[in-house]
Amino acid sequence: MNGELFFYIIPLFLLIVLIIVIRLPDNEDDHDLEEKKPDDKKLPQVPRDAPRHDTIDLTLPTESGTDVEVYYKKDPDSPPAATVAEAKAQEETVVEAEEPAAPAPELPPAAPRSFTDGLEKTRGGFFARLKGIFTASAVTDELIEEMEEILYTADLGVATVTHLMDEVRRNRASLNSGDAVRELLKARIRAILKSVEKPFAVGAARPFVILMVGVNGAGKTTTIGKLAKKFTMQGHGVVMAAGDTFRAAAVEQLAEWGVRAGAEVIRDREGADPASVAFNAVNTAVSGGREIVIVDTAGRLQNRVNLMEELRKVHRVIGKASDGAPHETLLVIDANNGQNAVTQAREFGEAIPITGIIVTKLDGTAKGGSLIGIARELALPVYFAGIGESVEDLRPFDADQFTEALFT
Ligand SMILES: Nc1nc2c(ncn2[C@@H]2O[C@H](COP(=O)(O)OP(=O)(O)OP(=O)(O)O)[C@@H](O)[C@H]2O)c(=O)[nH]1
Ligand SMILES: [Mg+2]
Repeated sequence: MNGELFFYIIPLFLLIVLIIVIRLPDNEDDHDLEEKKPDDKKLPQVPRDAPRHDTIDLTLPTESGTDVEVYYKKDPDSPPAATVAEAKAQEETVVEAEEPAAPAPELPPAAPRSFTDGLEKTRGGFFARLKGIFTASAVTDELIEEMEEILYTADLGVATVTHLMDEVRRNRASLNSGDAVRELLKARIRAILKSVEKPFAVGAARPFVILMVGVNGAGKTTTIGKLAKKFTMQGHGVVMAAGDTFRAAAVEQLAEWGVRAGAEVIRDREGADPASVAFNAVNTAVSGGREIVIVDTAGRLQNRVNLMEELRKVHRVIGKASDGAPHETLLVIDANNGQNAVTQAREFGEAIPITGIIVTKLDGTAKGGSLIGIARELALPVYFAGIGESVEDLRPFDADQFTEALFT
């Protein structure tokens, strides 16, 4: 055995060592070459801290979702392809490196705001006039009539004012001071608002799909951006569908929010079918395991009939992409619209089932009282109230805080 070791194994071992020593410089050269390859191609370098997001362009999708040609720059951390369309998409992945994402414009600084700050203009409007009533020492019939007049100018809507004045007249005997009138009015307004206060909850469905609708300029796109940011901060994966294909700028606006919120944005060319964009966004969320999809829509088309038809189709097609979706269809209302908001809500409600409301721009209007009319007449949950432009200014609607802010 020792003889074998001496004559065969040790010389063999020495021979192997010799071969390795001779080949070593070649290997190093190869290694150098490998390292040089990326430099030779002069690929643009993406900064390590650049915001991470996918930009997905979808071309000529159909309503059924077949024949979808997808070209995208894939996030390296994205999960593997789960569907044929995804696999095809990955084959067609654009190979050139992505330019560093342009930083999204800064948001206004998040000043600590409250409903009291946000409702300053409304308080300065009709509530300032009501203060004269509230400080009266005696309650006369003239005083009650004066109050009724003020309320009618306050964008609450005729039905809501009639309801409130009925309450005042019913309790007339016990109203012996302006302060008592104030307390009664405050209690009734609080009750109306309480009836529509409901915390927004992301349900168990995956993906949980939210469709946003509303007239142009109501604040849909910015509200979607703010919600997306809130959701990603809670750890949810979010996909946004740029369904307002009517204007190229609307798609860009949503894409900027995608960067800010760290959410994926599914987009298509201007004039493309919004239902297809929504369909593809839901599919992307399904295959990528994202929890939430938020679909933006146009607020204006050639006419209102077209808009409603389009929304019906988007709603229907989302349901085809995922059973039971959309799980929330939120109507975004600009508080400046006052009582028109009620008409808008009815029009949208006739086209698709609205499940909740978000009231925006309460900070910029003296018509904040319209929310009371909206609450009473529509009887739909009011999930959020916008009192400014920053993400924090989109507040879960709180009836107590809102009432206190009005009567401060
Ligand atoms: N002050 C204030 N501005 C707001 C609020 N919500 C939205 N905005 C502003 O309202 C403007 C219109 O908002 P968008 O989100 O573009 O409205 P949109 O409904 O998507 O409009 P279209 O795309 O034209 O249908 C933007 O300048 C927003 O910054 C809010 O709560 N307060
Ligand atoms: Mg928009």
